[in-house]
Amino acid sequence: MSDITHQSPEMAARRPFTPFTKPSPDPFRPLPHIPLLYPPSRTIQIMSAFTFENIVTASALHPKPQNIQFTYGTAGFRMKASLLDSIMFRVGLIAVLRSKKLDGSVIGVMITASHNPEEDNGVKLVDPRGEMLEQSWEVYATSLANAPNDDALVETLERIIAQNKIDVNKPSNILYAYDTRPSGPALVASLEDAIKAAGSSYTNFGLKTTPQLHYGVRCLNTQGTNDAYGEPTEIGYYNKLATAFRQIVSDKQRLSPLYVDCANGVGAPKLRELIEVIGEDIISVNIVNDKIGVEGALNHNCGADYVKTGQRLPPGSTVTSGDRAASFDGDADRLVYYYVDTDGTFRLLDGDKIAGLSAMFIMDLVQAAGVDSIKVGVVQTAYANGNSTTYLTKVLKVPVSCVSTGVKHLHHEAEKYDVGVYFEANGHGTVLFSAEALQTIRTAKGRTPAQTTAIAQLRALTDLINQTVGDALSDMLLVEAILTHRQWSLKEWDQAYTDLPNRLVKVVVANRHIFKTTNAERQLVEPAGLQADIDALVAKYTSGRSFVRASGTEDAVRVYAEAATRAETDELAFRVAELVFDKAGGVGTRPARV
Ligand code: 16G
Ligand code: MG
Repeated sequence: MSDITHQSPEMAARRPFTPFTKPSPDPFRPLPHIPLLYPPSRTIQIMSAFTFENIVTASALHPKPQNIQFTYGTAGFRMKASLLDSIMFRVGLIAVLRSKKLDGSVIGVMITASHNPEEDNGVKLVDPRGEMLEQSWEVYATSLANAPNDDALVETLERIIAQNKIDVNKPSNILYAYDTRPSGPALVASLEDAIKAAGSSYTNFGLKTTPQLHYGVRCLNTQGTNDAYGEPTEIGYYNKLATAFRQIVSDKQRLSPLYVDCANGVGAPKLRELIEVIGEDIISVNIVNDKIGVEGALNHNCGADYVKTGQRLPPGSTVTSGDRAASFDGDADRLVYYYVDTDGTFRLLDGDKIAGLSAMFIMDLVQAAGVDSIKVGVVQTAYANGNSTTYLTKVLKVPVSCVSTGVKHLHHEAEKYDVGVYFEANGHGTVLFSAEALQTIRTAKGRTPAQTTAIAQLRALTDLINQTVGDALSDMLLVEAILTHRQWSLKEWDQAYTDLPNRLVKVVVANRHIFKTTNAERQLVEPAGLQADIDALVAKYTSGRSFVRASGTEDAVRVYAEAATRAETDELAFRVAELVFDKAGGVGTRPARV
């Protein structure tokens, strides 16, 4: 896959925008055993001024379907791919405006629907430092997506431009990437139509994991500054992670091979490439579920979401007692680990366990490095297992905050700590180092050989961990590095605490938007009275906890429950689900206990 940049000479002169150059070896080379899904595109120079006329002409090919209300949700727009054409076009326009607003900074567009089934797709925008789109702009994206016709489209654009005092003559730069979904190329075409119509330059970053796109955006925007994040190429990404990993595990005995279920998604070829760069003498993985060309295979009976939600092995898995295993989701931004105990029981090491392991390791390193002015904090959501929170606060004695579901909430909260470890139970998360912490780590001088080693390892960790967003490849290397250091099996890691049994139940209701929550989604404010009924149920169970919230990615309401025993947990989950169904407009079949 080749990189393509569309840029006019005058635009290039206005702001230096370095297109991705093909490094050597070519990071986009097709791997021998993986079919190239997308033919290389041709480079076309298209540049024009930003005019509504051009936009309206191009928009005629991408009309909004009638009678659909779109929402920029937790992770952008996500739905059946067949409904996304107009959305893609309009997201392209928003990306261009956002870039112009930020003086031509590169804005990222990722086309993926993560762990959703293959027929779905989605799109989300990435801000200049590789973080999620600023929330106030989600509202603009939503209103533009819902403009019923071209007049409304122009009016909405004019309003966004006026409200943000955007100079449309400023340059704009977009970097986009997509995952392995078959609907990707058509959606890319719709996106490009908008970007070209708006006269913007853009770079096709090709087939990528979501976190690779976030990385690319941050690198491009920080290139040549004191804050440079890395080389803005795929090989640059692999090299950064590989160098850090090699350094951290350098004098340690390597672990047994890790089975990695790649959800039949983009993680498969990318993990293969990463391992090639690190070297098979340093890390060994057995990649399973790598059928990226097979129709319907993506996320089907595999992947992090399947394993976490069902708390079971993917069917057909050959993982047995003594093996180490992990699963990615379809766009490789989530990671869970698991193993089979000697008695045959499946044991999950989810995002909460990864948070505990990382926080413990980093706290120990900070201590050993003699930089204990650096304070570590952990950010969780209401889905964090109660016993994980107890472990963090009582055993590690680390401050823990609880925020609403969705990476943007966790990320922002984690930025408040010197080192902010954030993970959702579903396996999405990362560790953020504040500018001050980075400075301390970079300038620290060890007074003993042990301190010097610990400082070097901390430094390597700051490169190993993707600072832009949760990243399954980077997180996997983090876990592998820690386990290598401790020479721990998954069972040893699992000893930290035992999860309370927990259960998630989905309830379909007529209108999920009537569910309003407070206290980081742990309590319902509306529908009125429902929370009191839930509380009354919860009180009947030992260590019981349950909460209800509307999904941000599916048209459903989610019920979470945990309690002291499996039987109590299941009973509590279904009693709450029945309550929601009966009192808050359940539709279809009443939740049935299984
Ligand atoms: C999205 C979020 C994820 C969250 C999940 C919740 C991002 C990048 N992803 O996948 O963090 O856990 O939604 O889904 O923010 P739900 O609202 O359907 O429960
Ligand atoms: Mg994902």
